[in-house]
Amino acid sequence: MSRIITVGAAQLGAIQRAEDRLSVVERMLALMENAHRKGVNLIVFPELALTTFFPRWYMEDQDEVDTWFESAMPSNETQPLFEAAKRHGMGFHLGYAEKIQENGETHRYNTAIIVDKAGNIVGKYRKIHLPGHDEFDPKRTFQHLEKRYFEIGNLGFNVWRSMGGILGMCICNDRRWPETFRCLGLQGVEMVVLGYNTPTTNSQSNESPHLRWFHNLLSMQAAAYQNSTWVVGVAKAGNEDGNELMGGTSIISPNGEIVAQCHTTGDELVVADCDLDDCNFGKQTVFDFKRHRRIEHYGRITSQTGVTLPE
Ligand code: ING
Repeated sequence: MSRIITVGAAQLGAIQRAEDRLSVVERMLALMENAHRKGVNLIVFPELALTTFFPRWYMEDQDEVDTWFESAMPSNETQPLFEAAKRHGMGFHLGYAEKIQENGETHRYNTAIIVDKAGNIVGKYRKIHLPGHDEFDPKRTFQHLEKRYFEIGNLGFNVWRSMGGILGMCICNDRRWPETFRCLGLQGVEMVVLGYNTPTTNSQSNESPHLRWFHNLLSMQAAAYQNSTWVVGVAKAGNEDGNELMGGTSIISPNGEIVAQCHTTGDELVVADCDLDDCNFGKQTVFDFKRHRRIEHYGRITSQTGVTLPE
């Protein structure tokens, strides 16, 4: 028997600083229409999909910072996405900047949600591995201020039973940390959906763009293989106000193979039939965690944050 989810990886091209959410949502609705014509059951949008990648800009005025955040989800601007989900019978993943009141305090997270075919939010994740820095760094060719604008996610790494399988989420830099996917793998995850905004160049070195492209795919393909899960990684790509973001949006099988990949840096949809039963063999053999893992030797992974060098 097979449990197929027809997945649409919906890459977004550049969103300029001056572009408003309504025009971005229009672009996303067009991708959903295209996906519907192709029989897509789940469409995956990028990280921070509604706006330009604003952590590249140094801001001191909190009111200005807050213009990049959503105070409600759905909001007036994003409600059409939820309606399209119901109209098309299509679930979606959306990354956005979340501003929320909790226990009488305001909190701000880099967040992603999974919405089902009925338009209900079934899962939420808040980014745990925040890259970059929290103060203006004149040594960098451009800023990456996620540690300034977001709090560390407080929901942990979770999975949800939806669309006939076990789905998980992470966000961008999380994909570079194997702990992310092992925490999901230990919950039986069969498909991890994630968005990313990855500059094509390194603000601190002359690292080549082809190496950045390699690291993006290496991280996701290794994660898929080592946890026998599908991984869907979706870029916000293109040139945003002079800043290049890489594409490379990919749908990756539990064997670590790329089964579909975008080839532009614009708005582009790639589709694949993802059989969740393709996860079974790896989970029952080479990555049968119960049979093969030796947690009595892994203590450092959770007891130690940084490196302890030998004498
Ligand atoms: N972006 C980048 C990412 O992890 C980065 C930041 C790039 C970190 C390359 C390290 C190396 O893809 C986000 N938004 O996390």
